[in-house]
Amino acid sequence: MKLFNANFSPNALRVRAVALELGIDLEVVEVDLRAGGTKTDEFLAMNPNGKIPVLQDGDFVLWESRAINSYLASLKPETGLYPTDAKARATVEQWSNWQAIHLGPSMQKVSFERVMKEKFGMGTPDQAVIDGELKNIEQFLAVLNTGLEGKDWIAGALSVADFALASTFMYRVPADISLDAVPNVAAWIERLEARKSWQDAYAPVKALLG
Ligand SMILES: N[C@@H](CCC(=O)N[C@@H](CS)C(=O)NCC(=O)O)C(=O)O
Repeated sequence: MKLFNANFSPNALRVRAVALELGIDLEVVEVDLRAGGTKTDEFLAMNPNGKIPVLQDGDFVLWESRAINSYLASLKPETGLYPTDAKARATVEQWSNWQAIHLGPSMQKVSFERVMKEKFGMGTPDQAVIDGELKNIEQFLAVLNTGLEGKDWIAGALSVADFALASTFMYRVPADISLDAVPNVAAWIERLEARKSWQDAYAPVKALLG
């Protein structure tokens, strides 16, 4: 299986980490986004959105990182990363969707303003955007902190939802997003980041951040 990837992307990070957690060997194809690598006819034929990550499994092509992770984990049901029980699976979907729609975009906007703009020479940070999104993040983190009360993992057992959520935190240190007020979140992210799968998936990001 091939994964079309970019190392700075949280969406790609969650797929690399889940594949490693599952013991699925992916051939990682690095796509140069800044050179238009996602806008070629060949790439757009795979993903008309012109975005990574994309998974290619023979003739089967899949985009959207959380769908890719559900597919990969479904190939290894014995791991329980994408549970088959209806309620457990719905809880995993609940947190994965919440990450995609609520927490993720706010964290990404602050990371873009505070980290990516400087890294890639894309102008000065917009303080109004940062201030607005930090308010949203404060509310979202409180929700996640409550969700993690008394639990090691967000859906009870380790699942693709933990990886969906965790990738959102990949720039929290350079983006100066504090977890001091949300101890359950701080302990959970440390737990996840201690996993070998995460450390291996994160290694290219570390190299990028210097
Ligand atoms: N919802 C998508 C988002 C994918 C996405 O936004 N990918 C970004 C990198 S983080 C991208 O490829 N951007 C290239 C572009 O927009 O030209 C997913 O989860 O896979």
